[in-house]
Amino acid sequence: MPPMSSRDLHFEMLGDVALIRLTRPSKRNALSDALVLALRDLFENLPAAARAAVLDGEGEHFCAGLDLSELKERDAGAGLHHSRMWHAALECVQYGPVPVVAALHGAVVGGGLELAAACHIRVADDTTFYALPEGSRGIFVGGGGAVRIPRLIGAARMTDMMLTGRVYDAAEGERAGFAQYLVPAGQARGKALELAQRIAQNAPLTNYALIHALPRIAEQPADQGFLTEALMAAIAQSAPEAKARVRAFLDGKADKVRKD
Ligand code: 1HE
Repeated sequence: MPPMSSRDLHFEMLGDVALIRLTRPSKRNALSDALVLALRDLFENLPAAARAAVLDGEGEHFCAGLDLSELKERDAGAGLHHSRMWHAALECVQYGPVPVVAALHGAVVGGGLELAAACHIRVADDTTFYALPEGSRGIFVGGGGAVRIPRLIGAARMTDMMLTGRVYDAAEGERAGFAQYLVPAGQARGKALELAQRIAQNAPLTNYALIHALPRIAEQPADQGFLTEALMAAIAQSAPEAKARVRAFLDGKADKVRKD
């Protein structure tokens, strides 16, 4: 079934790039359970024509995190399943069919930061700020942040953010490792789209290797990682598309690497 736009989530295709937008600006794109499940369903059902995706948020902020109005008294079992529901949904983002570029602005906080961390590239504009208010709300991250965020910025920085409520602005966030690109206010979506269009031109197996193999290789002991890398490299280079691309370079018909 093709993905549908819902009230809080807009979907459209722009060529071979899927554009996905959180559209709940009156609640600062807070992630209700329904919205988390809609994200899961959307990433599970992206059209085969999609080769890359851009995720952003409508209004002044990317995402205010968990919808706190739904945070009711849960017993331990229900809390466990709620967190696992987030994990399953964000796994569909991280380990879905295509690379996802997040376009960030305004608040990228709590579960919103966990969502951004599940994407493959983050582009932030000057208005972006990052925080983990869970610490001051008496809760803990539950959307995969404890795994993904230390891999972006290190456990020491995440510990500081949660213990002290520290907020990183856009420039500090880029230096710390939250975002790979920093652009002027209002330009994150355009830059993310430009990157996604570039990514969409890659050989699909290369993109697959980068989404599905690289993060697993990075977690493997070196000895196993080298073997997985060799297997992935052998599969990628055996694709007819890879051979055609290498041939085009050798024939002088493909771009050189330029430092521009
Ligand atoms: C919300 C939420 C929300 C706004 N859940 N309703 N996340 C947080 O602790 C962040 C909480 N939010 C904020 O700190 C601020 O709202 C913002 C910095 C994001 C934006 O500020 P501002 O001044 O633009 O908006 P606002 O006036 O605070 O909020 C506008 C409305 O959105 C208001 O509702 P209204 O009915 O009074 O208009 C807010 O209540 C509502 N709103 N954020 C519900 N988060 C998997 S575990 C993840 C755990 C977490 O993510 S915990 C961190 C939660």
